[in-house]
Amino acid sequence: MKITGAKVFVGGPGKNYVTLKIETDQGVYGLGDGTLNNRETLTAKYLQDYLIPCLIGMDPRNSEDIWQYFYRGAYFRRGPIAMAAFGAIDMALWDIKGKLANLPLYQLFGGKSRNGAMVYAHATGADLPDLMDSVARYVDQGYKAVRVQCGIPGMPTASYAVPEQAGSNTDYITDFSGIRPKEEIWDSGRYMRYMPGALAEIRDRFGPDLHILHDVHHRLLPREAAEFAKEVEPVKLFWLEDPTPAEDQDALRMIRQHSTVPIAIGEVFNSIWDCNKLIQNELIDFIRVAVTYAGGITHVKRIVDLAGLHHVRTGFHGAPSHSPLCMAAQAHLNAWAPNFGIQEYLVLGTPECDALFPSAHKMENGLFHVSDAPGLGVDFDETEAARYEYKAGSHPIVRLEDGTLWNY
Ligand code: GCO
Ligand code: MG
Repeated sequence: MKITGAKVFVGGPGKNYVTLKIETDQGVYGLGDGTLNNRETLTAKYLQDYLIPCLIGMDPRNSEDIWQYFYRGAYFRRGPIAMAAFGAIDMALWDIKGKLANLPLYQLFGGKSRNGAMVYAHATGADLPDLMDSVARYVDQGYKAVRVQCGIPGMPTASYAVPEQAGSNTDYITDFSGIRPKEEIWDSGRYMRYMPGALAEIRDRFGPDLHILHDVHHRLLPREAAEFAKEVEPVKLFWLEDPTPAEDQDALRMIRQHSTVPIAIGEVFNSIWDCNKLIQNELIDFIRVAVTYAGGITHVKRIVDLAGLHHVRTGFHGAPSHSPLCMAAQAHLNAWAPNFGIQEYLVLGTPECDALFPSAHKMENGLFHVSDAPGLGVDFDETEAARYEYKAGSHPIVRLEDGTLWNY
C-alpha cells in the first residue's frame, strides 16, 4: 500500500484551520489537523515543502516509522511548527489505519473505558454578575464543569478571555485579527486581591457539585502563584490552569509545597520532553497537551501513558483553534485513556463548521460521545473548503501598567 498524494487546505469559518488530506493507492484517505493558532501558514508550508514530498510512496500503515522518520530526520527536534506538521500527518495515518480496519480509533487503542467524556465549557464575564449569568447558562444546558474567567475591577483593559462589556453572551473572547498584536494591560496585584473572593462567590452560588476551573494564563510568578493557590484552596477547584509560564518546570515545586489545589499545565507544550519532569515529579495533576501541537496521536499517547504512571490525568486543550479533526483524535483518546480527566470543549458545531467537517460525534449533557464511524470519524468537504481563505491573526501581547512586557 502506498501514499499517492497529499494536499493541505488553510481556512475555515472564523478560523484558519490547516487540514491535511493524505491519499493512497487503495482509495482510502486520511485527514489530519495541523492548525497552529495564529501561525497557520507555517505548518502548511512545512508540510508542503518538506514533508509531503517524502510521504509520497511510503506505506501509510507504518505510522510509527513515519513519525520517527520525520522527528529524527528534522535534526532540529521539537518546536511547535514541526510538531504540529507531524501531528497532522500522524492523525491522518491513524485515520487511514482505522478505515482499513473498519474500526473507530478508540478500538485500536484498547476500547472504551467510559460511556462519555466529561467536558468543560468557558464561562466569561466583564464583571462577577455577568460571569454568574454565563455560568448559569452552561449549568442549565447540563454542563458538569465550567471554566470561569472574570473582569478584574480597576484593571485598565479587559484581562485574559473576558469581554469589555457585560451582557455579550459569548463563551470565548479574544480578538486575534490582524498581524499587529492587540495589547492588554495586566496587574497581578489587583488580580490576586480580587479573584479568590470571586471564585468563592461562584462556589457559594452554584454549590459543591459543579466542577469549577480557572485559567491564570501564565500570568503569575511562582511565589505569587503559590500564594494564590493557597488562598483558593477552600473553593475546591477542579483545577487551576497555567499559574506560571511552565517552561520552568522546577518552579512548580513552590506551588506544590504550599497548596493542594490541582494544577493543570501543558497547552503550549509540544513534546514529552516539555513535561516529563513535571509528570515524573508529580508536580501537576492534569496534562493539557493537544494532539495537534504535540506531534499527533503516536506521541500524545506516550505522554498519556507516562502521565498514568504518576496519577496525572488528561485535560486536553480544546480551544476553538483546533479543528474538529484534532477534537476527534482527542475524543478517541478520551474514550480509551484509563487516566482521562476532562476535555476542554468550545462549541464548534456552527452550521458552517459542521458542513466543512461532517461527523456523528456529539456532545450531550456535558459529556462527549465519540461516534463508531471508522478512523477519526470526521470527513472534510473540499467544495465547502473553497469558500474560505486565510486571514492573518496574532495573539495579543500583555504589558504591566508601566509598560513592561508580560505573558499573554
Ligand atoms: C485555553 C487557552 C486558550 C489559549 C489559546 C492560544 O485554556 O483554552 O488558554 O484560550 O489562549 O488557545 O492560542
Ligand atoms: Mg489555557
